[in-house]
Amino acid sequence: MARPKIALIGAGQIGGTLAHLAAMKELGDVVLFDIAEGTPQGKALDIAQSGPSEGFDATMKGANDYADIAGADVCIVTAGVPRKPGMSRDDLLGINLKVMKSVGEGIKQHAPNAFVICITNPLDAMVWALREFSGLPHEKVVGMAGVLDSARFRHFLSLEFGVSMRDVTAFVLGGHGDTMVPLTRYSTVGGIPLPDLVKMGWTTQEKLDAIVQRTRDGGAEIVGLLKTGSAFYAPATSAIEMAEAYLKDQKRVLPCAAYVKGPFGLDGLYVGVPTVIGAGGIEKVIDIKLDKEEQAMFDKSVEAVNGLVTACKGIDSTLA
Ligand code: A3D
Repeated sequence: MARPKIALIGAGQIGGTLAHLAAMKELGDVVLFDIAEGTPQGKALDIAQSGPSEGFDATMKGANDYADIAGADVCIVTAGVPRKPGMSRDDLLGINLKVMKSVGEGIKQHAPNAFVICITNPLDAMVWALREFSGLPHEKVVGMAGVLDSARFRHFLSLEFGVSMRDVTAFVLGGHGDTMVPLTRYSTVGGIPLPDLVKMGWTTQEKLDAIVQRTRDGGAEIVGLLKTGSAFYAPATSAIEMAEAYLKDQKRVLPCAAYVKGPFGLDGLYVGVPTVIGAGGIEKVIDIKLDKEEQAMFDKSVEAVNGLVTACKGIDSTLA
């Protein structure tokens, strides 16, 4: 059987890391696409030359023409601009919306059967716009944010408890922004929910609240340290986890920005929810019950995402 084809649209910090990870995990042959001439070609050649030492079988190709993504099984989109210190994700809306238009049209023409994972910010609005511009089925277009936000939460919790990150599970829902909703009730250490760990004296509510806030600010903390761009190692790893779930039909339970119509009382909106990812793309949205406080936080997050979608419609009349 031929190897799957993975198209990476955007060959910047995340795009290059995605290519390297896809190669090391032998997920398939990689095409790195970018508008910058030379960048995708240079990165593809560099990564290919790590193959003899690493021992992977995958081809790497750099491209500036959408024809080269033809027939891709997976497209991961990072094209656009990242944040600089002092910027919010929402400040990127105008520039990145135009980028989503060209990317969506490229995918529609050359890779209409792909599973598409969007990473470009502001995430929830950009994945919505990318779906509109590409016209692909909703279950085949998804945004990466929840896996990363949950990984940040899991990392901070493992430091607090002094236990392996593997034994910490966590759920972060809602939009990928300041209103994201880390759900402590559904987050556990070895199956023990966080509120029980507070009662058991493993940590205090104050410390848990501080970890929740650090998770919300997780992206900004890294932007502040790097000064020239945003996080890229963990975002790339998170998207690869989703791509692998699709390519290997793993039926992974992962929080993603998925199209939600029905569950959570929503009437057709991209927002972070728990999903099952397998060969059908987003095979299920898991409609968990929220308590009053969680619901209020989720509603606030949904309102923020709706505001960004409305702003997109105001900028590009074809979306209205
Ligand atoms: P960067 O290293 O600047 O790479 C972006 C690449 O996109 C550059 O190589 C550009 O040349 C290319 N590009 C720009 N316009 C186009 C176009 N029209 N077609 C094709 N390529 C184009 O950024 P990055 O890789 O660090 O980040 C990429 C995006 O991911 C940004 O929007 C970030 O804000 C976003 N991001 C999201 C998360 C989430 O968790 C959702 C985390 C980190 C970064």
